[in-house]
Amino acid sequence: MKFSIVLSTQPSSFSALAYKGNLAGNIAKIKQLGYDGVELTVRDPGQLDFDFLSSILKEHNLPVPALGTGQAYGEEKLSFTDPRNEIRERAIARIKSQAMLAATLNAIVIIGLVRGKQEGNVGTETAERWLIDALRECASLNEDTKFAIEPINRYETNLINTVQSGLALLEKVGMKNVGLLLDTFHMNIEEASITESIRAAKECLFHFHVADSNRWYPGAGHVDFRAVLDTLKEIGYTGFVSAEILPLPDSDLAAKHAIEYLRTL
Ligand code: LER
Ligand code: MN
Repeated sequence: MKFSIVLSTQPSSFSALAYKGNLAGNIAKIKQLGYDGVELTVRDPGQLDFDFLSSILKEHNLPVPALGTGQAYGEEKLSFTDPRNEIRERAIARIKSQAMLAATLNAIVIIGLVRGKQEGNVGTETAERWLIDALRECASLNEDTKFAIEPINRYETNLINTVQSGLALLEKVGMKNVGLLLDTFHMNIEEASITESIRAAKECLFHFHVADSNRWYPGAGHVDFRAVLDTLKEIGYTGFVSAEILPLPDSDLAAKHAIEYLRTL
């Protein structure tokens, strides 16, 4: 199994990030801890020093399995389902620029909170139509760039909380380069059975996040990670398993405990 951990390239208010900033220092640490890759969260590719980033990635020979994009929502409230047309268009433009960066890094584009929420007078059907149209528009750019929709728990959004609703959405989107990202933290809240839900997503599972039930490193809560990893192996998953965890008790210990524990399974 290939393991990665999330590093935020730009300041972020999102808490489940073991590492934020200091790209040179943190990428060196991630490599030294034995991770096989580094997942990056990027608020705006236009504000990223790509040459610097790519030289550090090359120096440590670390691939980037996926790009997190939710900070466009977290910091700027851009979303595919905002009632305002102008905001939806800015969200689509931002994700298109993430897709271009992803193509250069050979990474998957994560569609997490940038999908937004169903809010105000917007009905479910309209929100879903906007979401499907936005996904299609972004995914049409380049069929080799993959997009992964992440079912996210009900306390963060009311659109696509479960694997089943994610699968139903994929059917409506109908594009081979649009699949799912599953996250054990959200699944522990929303799914009747984490392992059955992983099996249900077998054909379209592009990426996988791990955090324990309390969003600490795997091993610090009550998720059965042996069963999770066994099920990923059983369905023939060949992607990365990426730690999206709170920096507790501190960044380095969280990252160290996560990889050490996952490697024992
Ligand atoms: C992002 O991958 C995630 O899991 C969400 O909780 C972001 O809020
Ligand atoms: Mn996640």
